Amino acid sequence: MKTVIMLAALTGSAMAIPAFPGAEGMGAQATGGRAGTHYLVTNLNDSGSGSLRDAVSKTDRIVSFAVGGTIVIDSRIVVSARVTILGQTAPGDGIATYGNGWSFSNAHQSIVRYIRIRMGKGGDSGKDAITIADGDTMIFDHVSVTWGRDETFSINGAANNITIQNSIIGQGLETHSCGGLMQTDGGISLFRNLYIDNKTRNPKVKGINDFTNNVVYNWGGGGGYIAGDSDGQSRANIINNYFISGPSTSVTAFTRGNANFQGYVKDNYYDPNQNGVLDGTILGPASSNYGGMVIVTSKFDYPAPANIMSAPDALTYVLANVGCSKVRDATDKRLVQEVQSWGKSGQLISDETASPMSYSSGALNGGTKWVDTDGDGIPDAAEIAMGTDPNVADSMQDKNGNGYKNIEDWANSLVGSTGGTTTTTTKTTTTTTTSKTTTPATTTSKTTTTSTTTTTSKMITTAAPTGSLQTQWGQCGGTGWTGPTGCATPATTCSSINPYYYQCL
Ligand SMILES: *[C@@H]1O[C@H](CO)[C@@H](O)[C@H](O)[C@H]1NC(C)=O
Ligand SMILES: *[C@@H]1O[C@H](CO)[C@@H](O)[C@H](O)[C@H]1NC(C)=O
Ligand SMILES: CC(=O)N[C@H]1CO[C@H](CO)[C@@H](O)[C@@H]1O
Repeated sequence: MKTVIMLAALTGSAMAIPAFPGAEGMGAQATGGRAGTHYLVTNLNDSGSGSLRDAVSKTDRIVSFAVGGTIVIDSRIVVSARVTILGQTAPGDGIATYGNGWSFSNAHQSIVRYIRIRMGKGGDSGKDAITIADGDTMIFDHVSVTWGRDETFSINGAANNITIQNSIIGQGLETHSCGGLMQTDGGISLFRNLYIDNKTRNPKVKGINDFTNNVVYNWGGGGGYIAGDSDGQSRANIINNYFISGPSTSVTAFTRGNANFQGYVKDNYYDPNQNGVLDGTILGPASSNYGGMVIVTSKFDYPAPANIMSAPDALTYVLANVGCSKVRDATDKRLVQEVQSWGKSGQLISDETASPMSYSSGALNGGTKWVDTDGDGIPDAAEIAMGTDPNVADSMQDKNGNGYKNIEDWANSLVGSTGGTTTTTTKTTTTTTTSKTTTPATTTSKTTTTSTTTTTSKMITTAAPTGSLQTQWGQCGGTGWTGPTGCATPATTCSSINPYYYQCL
């Protein structure tokens, strides 16, 4: 009897690990395909063996990539339940899909990281770039989603416990031009995202919502944060977000609140003057500043980010880290530059291939395929660094016993733990380190770290995270350390962030 109880407790704690280090909010506990099999995407074909579409068509899979580039999709991709998509494993510039949208309806427990979902004018009319109608516990992290023909990222219906964090939701195509609905009583966390260049619904919220540390730029006449408009009851935390008007903006940041919408609001910044200077100020907590919603004084008890930044800090963080940022493509770079015009640049688009976006699906660099003797998706050099066997397909084993499969440990190591964990550390660092985090990603990404040989067991064999945090990361005490000068001897001051990377404090 006693043994049975202990086993149950152990199982419970094993399941309690977050989807990945840095997973936060209502969808943080998504388990993905951890109980299933590993599927390695080996080509950029729209369908068939080795394709992404085939990979996500069955339940219980962890999907990683041996190829990088753009997958041109004809019909919509439909994701099954309990699928993990580890886009950061792709070589080169990583992965995009282009030509149509995706459905995650009923894709319970999904984990989706570092992928670009670019729908475009050729996609199905009246459809979203990402749709979720029904489904429990999902997390989207560092996803760039643009050019929905209906909504861009939309959640509706019986959907529960979903997180979208560190992502870009942008440029809903004309004529609908929508960021998306976030309408469900089951709860959605939106942390550190960029909503940009959508006429309306940036987002439109109804139900349970935690909107913290987001940046909303250049919403159109339809509205920025739309506080529902129906008879249902809504309860939202709206904390430390930054709203910046752009050339298309003609209405205030918050609209359409009514007596059914209760908002706990705190220190949101608003820069309405389109003057090319970042000079927003705190939006006072009057109901009229929030579109007429009912302002409540107690924060709703939703799972919050580990560290909540001020709105100005969140803006810096978002611009440096948001989207599919391991390598930023031209689209995301341009969107970030628009924000940095502080109100001057940004536009209506109805055709992503026309100027100024001039999108080309051939623009992503596919990179070089690595040596992977056992074909389990983890490069030999990384396997040696992790202590796994490069001659045995062991990607679904858990060598270090931390609850993540080996393929997940490797994938997690490629990007570090962005978001709450990192930010907590940042807050406690010296002024010097803090200033490093404000460097734009475009600058630091030039200092890409590189893989090396397999001779030293402590060497990092995979690229360090890109973006502004890159200079702070390395392997503690290892010869692969590439930290900032102030951290030349990190061995005594390292904090373990995940199994393979350490951040210099
Ligand atoms: C991928 O598509 C190419 C071109 O159509 C085809 O030659 C190849 O056989 C496909 N690969 C697989 C694994 O189906
Ligand atoms: C969301 O997750 C929480 C915590 O695991 C759980 O208590 C709650 O029932 C979930 N909500 C729904 C609607 O499933
Ligand atoms: C930012 C943006 O693209 N806004 C446009 C959205 O669409 C309307 C027309 O439907 C334009 O007026 C906005 O400028």
